[in-house]
Amino acid sequence: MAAFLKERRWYGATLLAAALMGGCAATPSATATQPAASAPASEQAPAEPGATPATASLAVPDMTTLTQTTCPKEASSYEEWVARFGAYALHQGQPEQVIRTAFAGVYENPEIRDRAAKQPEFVTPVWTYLDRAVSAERIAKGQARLPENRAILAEIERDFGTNANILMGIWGIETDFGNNFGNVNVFEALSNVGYGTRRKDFACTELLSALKIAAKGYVAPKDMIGSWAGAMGHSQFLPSNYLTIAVDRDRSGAPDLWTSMPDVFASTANHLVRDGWQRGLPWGFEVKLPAGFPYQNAELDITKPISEWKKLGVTRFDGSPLPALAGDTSILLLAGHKGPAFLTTQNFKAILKYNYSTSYALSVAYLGDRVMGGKGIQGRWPVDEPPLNLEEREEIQQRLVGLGHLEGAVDGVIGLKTRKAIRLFQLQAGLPADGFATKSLLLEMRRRMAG
Ligand SMILES: [Ca+2]
Repeated sequence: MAAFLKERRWYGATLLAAALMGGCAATPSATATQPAASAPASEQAPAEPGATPATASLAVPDMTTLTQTTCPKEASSYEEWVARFGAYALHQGQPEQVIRTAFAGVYENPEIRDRAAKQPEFVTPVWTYLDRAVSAERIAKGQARLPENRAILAEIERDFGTNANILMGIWGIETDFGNNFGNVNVFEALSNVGYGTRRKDFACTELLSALKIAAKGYVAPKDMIGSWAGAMGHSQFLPSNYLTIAVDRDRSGAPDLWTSMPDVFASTANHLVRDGWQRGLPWGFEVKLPAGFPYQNAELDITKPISEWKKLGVTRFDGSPLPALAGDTSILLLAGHKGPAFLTTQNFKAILKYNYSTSYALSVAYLGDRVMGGKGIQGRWPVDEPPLNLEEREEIQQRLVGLGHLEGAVDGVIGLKTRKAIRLFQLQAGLPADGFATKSLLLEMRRRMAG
């Protein structure tokens, strides 16, 4: 978490209160990043004789004067977007007082939208990501938190079927075991996402959910604290998840994702169960693929019964036969055919629903296993493989488009479609079809396409 987020404070009465109430804002809205109320009155310039008083300028509209029946798409300032959202929330039946209270302490935060819009120059290699996510320090932190939580984890395993490994893993990856769940108010986070990014419908949906949480009296708006992206508390639930999935395990009257570990763990468990978590099934484990394995099958959307992988010669990492497991399974490679391979079950997919990133899900799985005394990844990562920069990733995509293997936007994001297109090229070139974008792949494409 960036330092700027750690230094954030909650302001009681700010510019935004003015925005919603039809404006005693003296500061021009576009440049206002500090609450107007914090400026001592003596520092404010006296009004020119005859000039319109700032309070009457209405640079900021009052939400009650606006008609807004859909999520606001256009706004000339952050304050206007918030006022328009307020009008929309009123139209959606949210109580005016709740809206005013919720937005009374928020202000424009360009860093939130910069983070949301960021396209990384280099994508962190999966082995670096895993080293950071599942560090020795973090494993030790998790183990230190285990004794005080053992009883509740056992109860939740009994009632939900989710083991302690996975709940500890999610807790550790999401918030470093509660050491870092963010300190941005959810109304501020999501209103900045709504105003400053393309994710307006997402922001509106989540802001409406946050208002509903406040209107029901579950959590006071000022206590809804989380990440810059609007994910709240130990389990990093979005407001809509809070409303539909969070569990009041300790029967205090409402789910508390900030201070009640029974509520936090039960809510996480409920999230996993809703997304198909099966009691008694592992997330998966590391495997060994035989020479000549058809690597085009190593993708999460290709599922087979475990017996089919057995026939193809897949074994456990130590060479022993695969166990019998119910349901469909997939082979996962995160760094191509030279890196470790994993067999995953539908429980791995339930982790992915929490956050759709295979590196994330693998980190959760391994952190949980390590905290509970299990082994780390045994296979070697191709750590000498240089990372591709944005331009190189885009060049690979452009070349795939040129070959007719890929359609759509060239954006430098190597997702499922791009991996499938890379595989087509690899199969034609007689290379292992692992779909992994590397420098040597790019060089091979240049060589073949030059002639
Ligand atoms: Ca509770």
